Amino acid sequence: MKNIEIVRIFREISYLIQIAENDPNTIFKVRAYEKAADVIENLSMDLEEIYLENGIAGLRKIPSVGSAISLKIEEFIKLHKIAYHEELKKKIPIKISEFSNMRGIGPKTIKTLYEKLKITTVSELEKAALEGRIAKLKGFSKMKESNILKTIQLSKKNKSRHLLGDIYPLIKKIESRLTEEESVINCATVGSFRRMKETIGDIDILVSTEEPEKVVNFFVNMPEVEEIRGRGRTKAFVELRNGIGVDLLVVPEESFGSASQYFTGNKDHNISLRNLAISKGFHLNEWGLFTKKKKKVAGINEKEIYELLDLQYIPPELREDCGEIEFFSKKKKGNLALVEYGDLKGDLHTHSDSTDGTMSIKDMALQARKKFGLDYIAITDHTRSLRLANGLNENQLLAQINKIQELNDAFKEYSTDTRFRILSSAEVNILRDGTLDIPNNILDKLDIVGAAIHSNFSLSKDIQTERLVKAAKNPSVDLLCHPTGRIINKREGYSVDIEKIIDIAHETRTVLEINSNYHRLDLKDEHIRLAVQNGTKLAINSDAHHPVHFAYLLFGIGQARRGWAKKTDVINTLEVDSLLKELK
Ligand code: DGT
Ligand code: CA
Ligand code: CA
Repeated sequence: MKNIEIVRIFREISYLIQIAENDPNTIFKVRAYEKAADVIENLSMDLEEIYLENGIAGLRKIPSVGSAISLKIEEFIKLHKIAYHEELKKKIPIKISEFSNMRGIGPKTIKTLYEKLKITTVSELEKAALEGRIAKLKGFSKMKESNILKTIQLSKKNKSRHLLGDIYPLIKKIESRLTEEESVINCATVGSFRRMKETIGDIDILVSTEEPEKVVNFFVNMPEVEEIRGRGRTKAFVELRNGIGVDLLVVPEESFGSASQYFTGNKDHNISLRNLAISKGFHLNEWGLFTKKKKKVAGINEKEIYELLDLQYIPPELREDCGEIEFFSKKKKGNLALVEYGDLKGDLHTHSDSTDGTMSIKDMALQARKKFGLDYIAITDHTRSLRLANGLNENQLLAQINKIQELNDAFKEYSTDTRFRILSSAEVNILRDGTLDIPNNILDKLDIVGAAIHSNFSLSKDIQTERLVKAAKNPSVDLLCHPTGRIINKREGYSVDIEKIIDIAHETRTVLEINSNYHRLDLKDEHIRLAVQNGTKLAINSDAHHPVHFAYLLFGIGQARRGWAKKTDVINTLEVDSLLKELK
């Protein structure tokens, strides 16, 4: 997966330019690299694949990738490095990766510290601060110096958690590489990744083999490995170039199931499970399930362990010690038809190039069908008050309905195998007072209406909640998109009484969105669980601005499962006709 490498390099370039170049125009260059990095970080398609299929032209279709950037991507794909990046690094020998996550110590500060004190690493910075050399510099102060020290302490303590979606493709690549390796019998990524947690502390990979040394050796020599932090005969711990740690654990095949169980966790689930085992006269650890006389009775697969403990199989996403052990006890006969990864029939939140998307409605539809097996998508372009995104006005929205009708007619004519359907829709803006920026008589001509907040994020909790309540009570609104507005690790989301929204949504038969974009994932798992208990209907949507984003649906489904959502709780598991009947 070259995407991650390219993102890292583009971020470094943007950082280095700010230190290396004095020209005021460099800000445009800096922004271009940053924007491209943001977009590529969100792509779930491999840049190399795009390039091999469609060349430079394919790359340029990606939003924020212009001609200069696309050439740099091509250069990296061909040569595994970018000359401009190498030049900058030679000119400025600062360890950018150490500084890039430190809040308040930006390129400007680093530039001064480098020029005045020759500081190139965090430990040099810490030393200079402790010796009081920074406070003496022009433009600095005692206060600034002590803030720098605090930031260093914080970043040492709190090495940030990685977004699931950021590392997903990388993990799949490592998994498949290990699986292909001859000495490997079985390979699985366990830990929080297997539980589909929205952020991941470190990656835990489990391998079964008869040749542990060979596997460990293969693992620590993978191209992504930056540093080997530890290695033994049956385990290793490395840091990858993107800064994430990976634990490798190697076990014999007969313990693969018990080790999967143990290292999938979470820790509290394990403790409860171990106590349950003890209460039934067993002993459970990563090597297997044993009787009091130390006879091994299970271990090769997870299912038999749960089975012998009188439990139904507990899906990994639910192993958080939040009632699952009791619920899945066979005596209780709890039955949970969780939504499955292949269950979605359509996507109710997608954008086209009519507003801030990057593909035509037709191409979005074709790819949704061909590459992702969907039967329908709703085109939810933005509406007029969102000027930044070229929001549609009433007339444009009406014209879009006609265009969609024509496309649907054409689909009917050309394909007899599937009945793909584009639904006319919009992501209508909820204004400050809870009214919408498009009148109901127009909205009622759409197949389905989504509404979302895109402004006034900092209103008080009461006012913000009232705004969403009013939107839910609007008879034209079928779906509330972005119900919390958070961006994981970056923005908290608006302050809103989510329990009340869940109640009102149920009362008004408004559907709540699980936004599958892995940066957002609103709702949180705990909110989903509340909604499910309350009978509030949910939709799992990609919010795609490009067809590659349909791949995000995986993360939305993972989140829904973590919230115990059943297939019947999620309306876009329905066929399109039933779905339309189900809407308010
Ligand atoms: P993370 O890495 O912070 O996203 O979260 P996890 O759940 O992947 O945690 P990690 O990597 O520390 O450990 C992986 C699994 O190993 C964890 O989910 C459960 C198991 N485990 C780790 N430490 C303990 C422990 O002290 N007791 C028990 N019973 N299990 C543990
Ligand atoms: Ca982990
Ligand atoms: Ca770990």
